[in-house]
Amino acid sequence: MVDNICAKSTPYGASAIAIIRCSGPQAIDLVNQIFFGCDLTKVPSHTIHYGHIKDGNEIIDEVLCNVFIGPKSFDGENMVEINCHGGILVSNKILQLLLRIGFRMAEPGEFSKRAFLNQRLDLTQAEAIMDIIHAENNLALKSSQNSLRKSTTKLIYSFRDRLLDILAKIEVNIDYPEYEDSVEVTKEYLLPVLVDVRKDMEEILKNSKISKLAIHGIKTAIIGKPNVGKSSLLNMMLEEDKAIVTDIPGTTRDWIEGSLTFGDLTLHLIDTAGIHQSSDRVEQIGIERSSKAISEADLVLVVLDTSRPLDQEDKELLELTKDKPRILVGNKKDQPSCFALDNMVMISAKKNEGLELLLDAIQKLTNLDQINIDEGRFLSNTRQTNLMQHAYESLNQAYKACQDGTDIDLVEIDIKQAFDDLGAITGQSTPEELITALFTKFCLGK
Ligand SMILES: Nc1nc2c(ncn2[C@@H]2O[C@H](COP(=O)(O)OP(=O)(O)OP(=O)(O)O)[C@@H](O)[C@H]2O)c(=O)[nH]1
Ligand SMILES: [Mg+2]
Repeated sequence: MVDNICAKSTPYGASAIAIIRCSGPQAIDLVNQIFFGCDLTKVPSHTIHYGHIKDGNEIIDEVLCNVFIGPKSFDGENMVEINCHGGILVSNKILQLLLRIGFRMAEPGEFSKRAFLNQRLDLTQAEAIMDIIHAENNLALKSSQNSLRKSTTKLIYSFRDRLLDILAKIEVNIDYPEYEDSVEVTKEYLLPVLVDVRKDMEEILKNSKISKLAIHGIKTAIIGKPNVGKSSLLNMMLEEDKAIVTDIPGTTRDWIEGSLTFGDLTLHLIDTAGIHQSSDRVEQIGIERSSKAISEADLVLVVLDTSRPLDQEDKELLELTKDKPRILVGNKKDQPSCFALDNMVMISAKKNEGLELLLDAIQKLTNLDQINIDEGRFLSNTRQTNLMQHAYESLNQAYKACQDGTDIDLVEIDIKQAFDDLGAITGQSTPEELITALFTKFCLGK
């Protein structure tokens, strides 16, 4: 049973126009009860109509109504979009009126969920819409627009088709062993096919890791001993005096965050408390947080003060971060230098020097230039990537079993699992509860 839902699709607050979306089998008839201008039940689909919304004799607002007759609408249902004035009060009054005449408030993401259930979109396209809304840089925008135009769907189908071909051949072997002109799926036949599919999945998984950074931004922790210039570096990168800078060691005690976009790259910077031995309780907590920031970061900027000799604490930090993607930043290059390290980017945060070099180094380290957004050979979120990873592992199992001489009909189980995992990416084999959980992450009115 589909009921009639409504929600404001534009942000809460004062604006020139607000749009209230209404969807459901009776959406057009119901809005028609409060709209005065023309008979909305008689107008063609995809048309706009001028009139007034009235509560009894009282005019609530002068509006334009966009009418879409299902199934050719965003969510596949009958839809009316009421374009009213953007005042909070006026749009609330219209919403209340809609609730009174039979609509209920939509859940977050409910219009998109309907679009999915009515097969107007698959899951990757629905996610792409959210990604367009939240895109922070050009790469993110372009990739989500491609995904909305089915680039991810096509990618997944290309894998599913290959697995389906194997599964079909195995089934024919099992069900019709007497067919002589069908390919016999033997270990020798299957192994190279599995190797091929696995290799292509590896490429996608590798690209997805890189593109995740491009799309969602790079969590970058600025770490170092007290007083090396971490907060000065944050301020230089953000071009504002966000963090307090003093010559007193231990100035920063909590996380300070800020984001920076340059070219196609977004950095989510975290300035942390200087890491060293401390008996001060507040400072200790700050230091614990710094360690957490290191483990959660995609990238660590290890700041060293080159105007002083490298000491034990610096060395411990270098050891602590040695397995992380990191850039060594030698700060205070305006002062005579006491040491040099390979691949250290020299800057002076105080004099605002060396930022370009640092950003270049970040770009190189993250391999973003390896990603061709238009080729679309990557997945754009963790849900999709985890499912692909799971499919990859199932194929690995299938490969091992096949190599060990396991019966092909048992190997088939793992291939089928991989096939289902890929289907869950586009939503063809996704359980109902998961679908609901997924769409509630969406905005209200979307
Ligand atoms: N000469 C020179 N001094 C700098 C430079 N960058 C920072 N400083 C100075 O170093 C001192 C410490 O700078 P902060 O940015 O507060 O250092 P921090 O690493 O955030 O220190 P904590 O928050 O205490 O851990 C301040 O006096 C800054 O002015 C630089 O490039 N050259
Ligand atoms: Mg600081």
